[in-house]
Amino acid sequence: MQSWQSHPVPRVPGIPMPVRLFDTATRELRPTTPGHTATMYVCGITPYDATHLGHAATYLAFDLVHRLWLDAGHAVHYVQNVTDVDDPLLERAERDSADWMVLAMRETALFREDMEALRVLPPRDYVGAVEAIPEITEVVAKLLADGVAYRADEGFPDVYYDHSATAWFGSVSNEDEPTMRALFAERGGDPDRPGKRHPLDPVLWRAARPGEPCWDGELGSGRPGWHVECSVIALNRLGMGFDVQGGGSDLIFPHHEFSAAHAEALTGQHPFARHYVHAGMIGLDGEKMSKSRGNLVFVSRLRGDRVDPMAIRLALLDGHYRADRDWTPALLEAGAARLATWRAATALPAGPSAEDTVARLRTHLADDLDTPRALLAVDAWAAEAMAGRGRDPDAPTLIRTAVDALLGIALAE
Ligand code: 5CA
Ligand code: ZN
Repeated sequence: MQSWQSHPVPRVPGIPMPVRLFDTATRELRPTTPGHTATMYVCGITPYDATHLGHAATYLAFDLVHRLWLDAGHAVHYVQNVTDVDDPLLERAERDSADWMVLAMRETALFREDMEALRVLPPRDYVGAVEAIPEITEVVAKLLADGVAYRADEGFPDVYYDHSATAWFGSVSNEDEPTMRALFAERGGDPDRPGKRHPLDPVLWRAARPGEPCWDGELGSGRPGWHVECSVIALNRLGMGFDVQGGGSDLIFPHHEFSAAHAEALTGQHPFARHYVHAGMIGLDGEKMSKSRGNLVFVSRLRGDRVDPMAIRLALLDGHYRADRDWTPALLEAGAARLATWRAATALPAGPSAEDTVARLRTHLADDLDTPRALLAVDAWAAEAMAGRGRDPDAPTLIRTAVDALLGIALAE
């Protein structure tokens, strides 16, 4: 699929820092250890509605990882999917008497625009589930041949994955079985489907149902399951043991557990990813922002109201990426005020020396993306500059460059 346009990322003088991130699987804050090319897979949208601020916050967090790796001199191979065929998309299309494919194309196009406006660096590979069907078919056929997948023996001949196929199952989420069962039922699983060997087994290939889109091939007419989609798209582009698998915390179980399990069963290797990194949930009035709840604030709506995307970016970065937090109008006002101050301060002919501020910015971001402290470091410099302290004529440009490259905020208007 077509990705979106990149904004150039300037080089920042000074010494970059290796980034440490909290890994859900080992529950440790550990440095990422990429080779020359850092590799990251972040779960993309299911395009049945516009990008809301929860999605935006999640993609911003991983954009910072991307930027910190670039700063450290790595090339970055970033892959993202689009779940452009799945139950929620088909249900929404049905509800609205819309064509599911047109709906997916429209919402994906809007997502690209939103990402570009927010200055999120694009993935190198942006891959739809539909275009990956030949790859997915091949993998599911191999899992069947290896005996770790089976056909349901009641009802439609859907293909299921045997969750107990590897000893590593459970190592991403660390959840116990009752919790897994509850989350599986809540998040798209079908524990009570007759004909499965175990309630936790997830679907790999859903046989064609009347009125549903389907593709023919060696598995018989049908469409792919959700977890295997991400498993295959990541594996075929990044290989096993890539640096970061990312997404919101609502994906830890079952999605990331099974994406990893499928790839590990297929290859006999562990781990699928070296870090599993999860962003907290953005809510509105104490409830998770979600398409199914309908309590959404859309990025495109704010843009339509002429809100500066840089103010949205600053508002979302004001909270720590791992914290569940609420979106409020006050947050946006604070983001806009901060943006105005930073712009005014960096438009001055001189300011206090900025090397220390840039070093602090790097240190805080490298410390599990501590954006609240990173923003405070820039605030402190801006306050001094606005008070007329400091005579360094290079400082405003240095701050502007660092804020652009590391935080993705454009200060030049
Ligand atoms: N297509 C799948 C992933 S393969 C999916 O979860 N799509 S989504 O459109 O529902 O979500 C896209 C991304 O936004 C996921 O990483 C999800 O974890 C994240 N996300 C969804 N809701 C929120 C929220 N309220 N706050 C933060 N992140 C969220
Ligand atoms: Zn995914």
